[in-house]
Amino acid sequence: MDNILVVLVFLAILFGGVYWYAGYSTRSGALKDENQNFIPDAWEEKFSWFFSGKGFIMLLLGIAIGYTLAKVFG
Ligand SMILES: [Ca+2]
Repeated sequence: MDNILVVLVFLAILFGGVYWYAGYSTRSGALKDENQNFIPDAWEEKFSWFFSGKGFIMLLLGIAIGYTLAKVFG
C-alpha cells in the first residue's frame, strides 16, 4: 500500500504542477493562449480532457489518497 500512496501523491503533485504551469505560462505570455482560458493552446488540442476534468481528476486523487492513508495508518 505504501507504493500506491507514493504514486498517488506523486501524481497529485505532478498534475497540480501541470495545472499551475498552464496558468503561469499563459498569464506570463510564455505560451500562446489566444482564447484566453489560461490553458496553453498547444496543450489544449491534445489534452483538453485533462483540463476540463481538472476538478474531477483532483477529487479522485484526493479520495484515493485519503482511502490509502486510512488503509496504511488505520
Ligand atoms: Ca487556450
